[in-house]
Amino acid sequence: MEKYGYRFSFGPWNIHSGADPFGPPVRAERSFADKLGQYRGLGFDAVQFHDDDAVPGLDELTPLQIRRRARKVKRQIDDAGLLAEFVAPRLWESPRTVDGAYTANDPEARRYAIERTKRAADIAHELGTDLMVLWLAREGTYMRESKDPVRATGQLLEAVNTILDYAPAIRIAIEPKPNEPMDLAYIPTMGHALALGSQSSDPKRMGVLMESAHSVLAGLDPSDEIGFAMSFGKLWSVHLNDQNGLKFDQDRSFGAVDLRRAFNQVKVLDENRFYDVGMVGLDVKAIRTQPFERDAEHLTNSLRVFLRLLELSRSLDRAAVQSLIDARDYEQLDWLIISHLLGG
Ligand code: GLO
Ligand code: MG
Repeated sequence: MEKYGYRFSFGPWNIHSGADPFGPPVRAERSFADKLGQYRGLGFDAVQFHDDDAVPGLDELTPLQIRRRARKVKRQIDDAGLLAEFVAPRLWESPRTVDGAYTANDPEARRYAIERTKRAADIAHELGTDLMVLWLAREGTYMRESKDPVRATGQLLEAVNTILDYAPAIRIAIEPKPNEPMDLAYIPTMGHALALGSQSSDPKRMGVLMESAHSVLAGLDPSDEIGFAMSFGKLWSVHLNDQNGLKFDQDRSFGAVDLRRAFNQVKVLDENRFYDVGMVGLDVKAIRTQPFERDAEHLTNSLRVFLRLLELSRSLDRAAVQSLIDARDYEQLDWLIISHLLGG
């Protein structure tokens, strides 16, 4: 498969048992080793990790034990011919972080969140990656009056500064999302994430990860969110997927809902040479109806869509586009793009 210099990644959670908030698993859970064995065959190069994807049960382990176990995982990914793209601390599942992690009102919860993030940085180090992703899942409110937004923003800043200080080799990419699980999240968009990074103690090491579904949930266009971050050299990873309007986070296959929107994401990434900067992560989930034996097709489909759209972006008649822009004939430009997407 020609991949044009792009490298592709996904996380172990992207092959999953189909459980949702309204029903239990409908497919057997595959082991980590089983998933790892599938990456190459599916056309992927790298693994995105939660800290506990790499070291399950890390809350019960000492820092030394965590490092040792992470080292074993490094050997597993090496043997599978894979890289680790990033490690993300999973701060939203512990009973301790029900009210937030870095912005929890309980100081004990905040301490736990920081310690856990330090362990995630240790794991990243052992897995050979310098990238940490922060999806700030529960940093926000269910109840408006329960937290102070000024204080919460200060706490987020303090948290990233603590990590930057603890792990001098680590770069942090914030993955903004406007809601779910919270009603209202504190870092809902690219702009918020970049602003926070710019106020940190080491702005050079603060960037972003853009997820298509999250941008759509914020009422924004994913390609503009990509472009905004890329204009500052701050887009370090992506979670491409798709989303049918303003509802629960669907993590549909890339391009499954809106091919033109997907095309524009690929176009802006490629025009700005994203392949030199980062990997293309596909944060997609198989729908609940999918049978166990075919539980990775959403990943192959998403990758194929990316590559097909890449070819379409590169074969777009840019001179024709420019002359329509010059003539301000955007209706004809509309047709040019649509007919190109329809195969000419
Ligand atoms: C959920 C997020 C989630 C993160 C992952 C990495 O909406 O997209 O899947 O990307 O936990 O931090
Ligand atoms: Mg994501």
